[in-house]
Amino acid sequence: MINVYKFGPLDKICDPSPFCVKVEAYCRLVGIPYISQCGARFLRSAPKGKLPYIDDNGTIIADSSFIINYLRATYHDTLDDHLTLTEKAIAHAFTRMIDENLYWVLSFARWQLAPNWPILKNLFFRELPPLLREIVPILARAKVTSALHKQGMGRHSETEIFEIGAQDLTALSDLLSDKTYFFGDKPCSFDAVAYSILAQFILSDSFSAPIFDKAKTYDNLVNFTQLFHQRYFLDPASHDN
Ligand SMILES: N[C@@H](CCC(=O)N[C@@H](CS)C(=O)NCC(=O)O)C(=O)O
Repeated sequence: MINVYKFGPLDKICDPSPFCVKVEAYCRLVGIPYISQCGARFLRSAPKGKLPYIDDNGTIIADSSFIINYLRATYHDTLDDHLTLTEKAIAHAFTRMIDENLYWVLSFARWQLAPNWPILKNLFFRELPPLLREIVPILARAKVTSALHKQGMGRHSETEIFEIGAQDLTALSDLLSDKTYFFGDKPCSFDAVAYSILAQFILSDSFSAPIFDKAKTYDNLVNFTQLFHQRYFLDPASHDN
């Protein structure tokens, strides 16, 4: 059985990390059984110091993209067989946009906006013992601030960051258009990637930011996210692949 090491649920979603959600959403799409192992403590055993990672009967793989490549090679799924080479290239480029750009907009909104800070502190760190509960969040926030600065997103103003986020959301909305899934009426692995980030913007109610309000104005993205959530997380019996 595959163990997926992740943080744990947030609101309606299975994890606050889109990378962890991506792996679970992929497993659910393909029908690969797994066990969730939840806790930030698993960062200490994570091969790359980040979550998710998996343990498949002793084979340990870190990083959501490497995990999905490994699962695809090991379990021979046919999920993307209906995609043309051009569609696969588009899915690849959009995955990079989500993982390397839109993710940082999410990170900024949660960790840097003043009203979200006490909420995040309570949600992510409340189970620590009293003294650590004060110190660890401050260190973690400093680490995220530094990462945002080094990546480059953190050098923009709040307005600019949300403009960048809105451009990515518009591109996703245009790609989805009026289809059920991003590449037609059958799901593919990219739908798991899109769900992983859209769920953070659309299904999580704990945090507030203009970019989360904006995400909820794209009717097709909201419908897609709710449909994927319903089919693969709430009602797995209704899988249509
Ligand atoms: N490229 C990695 C990114 C994973 C990642 O950034 N995970 C974050 C949570 S969203 C993490 O574990 N951060 C903890 C840390 O940096 O200490 C993947 O695709 O899995």
